[in-house]
Amino acid sequence: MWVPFLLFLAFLSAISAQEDLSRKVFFFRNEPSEDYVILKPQPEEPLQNFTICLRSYTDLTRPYGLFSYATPSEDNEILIFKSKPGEYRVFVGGEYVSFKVSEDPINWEHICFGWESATGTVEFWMNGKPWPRKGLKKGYTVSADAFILLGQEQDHYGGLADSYNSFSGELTDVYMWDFLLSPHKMRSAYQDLQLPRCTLGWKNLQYEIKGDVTVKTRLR
Ligand SMILES: *[C@@H]1O[C@H](CO)[C@@H](O)[C@H](O)[C@H]1NC(C)=O
Ligand SMILES: [Ca+2]
Repeated sequence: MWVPFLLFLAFLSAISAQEDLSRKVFFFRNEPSEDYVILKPQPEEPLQNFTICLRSYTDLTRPYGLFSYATPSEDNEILIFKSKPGEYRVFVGGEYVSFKVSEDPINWEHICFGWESATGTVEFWMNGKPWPRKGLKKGYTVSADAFILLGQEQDHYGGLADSYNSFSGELTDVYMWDFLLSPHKMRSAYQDLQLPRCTLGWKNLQYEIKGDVTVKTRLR
């Protein structure tokens, strides 16, 4: 009687959880993969500003989606996409700008993608350093009705795109704020220091794993 019940509880906590993932990673084992992690919290209101930060580790050279925020009317409402070695594409409301980065294949890459509607400004930070800012979607509002996932790109709300755009490797330190972080806090995110309160954060992450993704301790 008790054993099946406890097994059931263990199963539930394995696939749907809210926990402090400090010093942990999501390990995406398959390549290519149809696996992903759903992030539960949605913004309370439509967004005029946001910042998303995450850290990834992979030797993939094909394109892959890292963070996909789709709404019923726009699958690429927010998207962080590594289009090829040396290039990130970041999307707002279906349009994107690219950032060229130097390619050091066997290293963790920490990125922060910030956007401010009033001036249509995109900030892109990599490993604690700001890239030249670019313009995107001035005056646009990001819908709060979102399906958010890690490790894939969506081609419609809740629907996966090509598995050859999937992520394989390790992913950690995922955060989203409904404002543009100050330069000081962009650097704090890179250094994994004290960060402002957020709706979606690695130290209190509400998530659900779909498929073969495991939580593992980060190797140092
Ligand atoms: C978004 O940022 C702008 C400029 O910093 C600010 O004036 C505005 O109040 C912010 N909007 C929201 C909804 O927080
Ligand atoms: Ca898409």
